[in-house]
Amino acid sequence: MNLKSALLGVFSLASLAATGQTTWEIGNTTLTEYDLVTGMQIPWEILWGPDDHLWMTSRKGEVLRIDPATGDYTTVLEKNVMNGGNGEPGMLGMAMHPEWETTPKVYVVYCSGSSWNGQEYLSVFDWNGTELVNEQYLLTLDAGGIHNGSRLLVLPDNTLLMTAGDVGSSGLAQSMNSLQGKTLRLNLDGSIPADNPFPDSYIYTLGNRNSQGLALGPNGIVYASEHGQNSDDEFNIIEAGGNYGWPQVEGFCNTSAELDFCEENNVVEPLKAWTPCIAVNGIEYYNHEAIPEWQHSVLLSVLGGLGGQYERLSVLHLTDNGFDVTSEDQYFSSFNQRIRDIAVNPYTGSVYVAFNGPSYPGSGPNIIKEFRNEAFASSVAERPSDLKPMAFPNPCSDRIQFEWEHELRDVKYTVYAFTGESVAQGQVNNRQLTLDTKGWSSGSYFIALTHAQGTRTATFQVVRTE
Ligand SMILES: [Ca+2]
Ligand SMILES: [Ca+2]
Ligand SMILES: [Ca+2]
Repeated sequence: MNLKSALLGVFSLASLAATGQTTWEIGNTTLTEYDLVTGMQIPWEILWGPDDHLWMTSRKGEVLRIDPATGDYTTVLEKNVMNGGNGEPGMLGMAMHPEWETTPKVYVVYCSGSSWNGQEYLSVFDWNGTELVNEQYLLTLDAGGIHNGSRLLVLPDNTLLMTAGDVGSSGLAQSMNSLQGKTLRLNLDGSIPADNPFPDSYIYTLGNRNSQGLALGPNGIVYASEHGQNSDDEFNIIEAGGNYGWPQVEGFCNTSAELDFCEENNVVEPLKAWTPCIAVNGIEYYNHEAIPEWQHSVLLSVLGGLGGQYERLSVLHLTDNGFDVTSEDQYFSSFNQRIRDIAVNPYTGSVYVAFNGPSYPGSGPNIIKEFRNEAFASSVAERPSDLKPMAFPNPCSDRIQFEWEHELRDVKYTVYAFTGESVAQGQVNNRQLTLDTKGWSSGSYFIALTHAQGTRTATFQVVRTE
């Protein structure tokens, strides 16, 4: 794959709305900027959890669980990390078990030990509703002062990808005897998947320098971002068994030495490369209707390099099949802040952006901002839990009224008697619903509310007084 893509500079200017909030024009869409979380330590991973909260790792050794409506958070895990998390190593990637309702487990990668030597652990914890407990070590690697990866991503087949950096020893990336400089694939219990490309090995790809971005795209495509040394930061598609070239090949196969190596080793070339390096980081596939201008693109966090001159959020627009990048738009460079990671609210389409301060390796001030299309967000429930109505009077006799905090859109409802019989159904498109219950016999009922992201129920009583 030697694919060229156009680089488009898009200049978006911030302005101040009447509310005092800064707004950003993205084509025809206006995003309002909010400071969601401040005062925490270096955010490294942010993700939208299956419990409809925003979760964050801090490189300093903490996991935070954040209420996306208020920014309030609790610390749910604390670990001692290498060098106190002041350098590149520390607490890094995180992922949730895909069957959260029955198996609320959280996967976390962190480095511990002395400042230049230590271990990198992939651990899984149980979520007990308050904190992460019962640590189980799934994998232990060497940790280094630099290049420890590590992002995690659960694939649709319920296996887990983990990026492992070369810990500054570039020769390890091509060695099949080392897990460094690789993408690794595990079963969710930590065992080696039977269909991994190399028998009895965690190794899924090799020749990776330090990949710190992983995202699932359309049709199961897995994208990765990877730091280059001085040239050639890369944006790749992960292929089972692929050799990504490092350290013999940087970026595309385009020098005579590289061409020979690429030929012999069937090297997978990036979709896009950046020279000089811009320090590419967390990525997320975006396809939400809230920001039509960003649909079918990969959002790429850019730290900005050692000199800190390229910080931005890049939007990599994709071809229809997702196998190539057509153009890059750039936003938010005017903050002059390293952008470490992003997450997306699946309901409102809001984009959360984690900033790490202006200088390498990220020392603050730290902030998570939310960029929200108010025109879209105000019309949908922020979280499925918002579907849960207030019901009154309860018990009721002649009529029951349901009320929601937010206006609902395209939400279907069915009312069931506890015998299982459905007694009413329809659609809610606002904040209230009143049902006539005169013909219903005394007993317990529940209303089930369903929209694209899930179902919530609420129970109520009908009492016939006559
Ligand atoms: Ca993320
Ligand atoms: Ca490469
Ligand atoms: Ca090259």
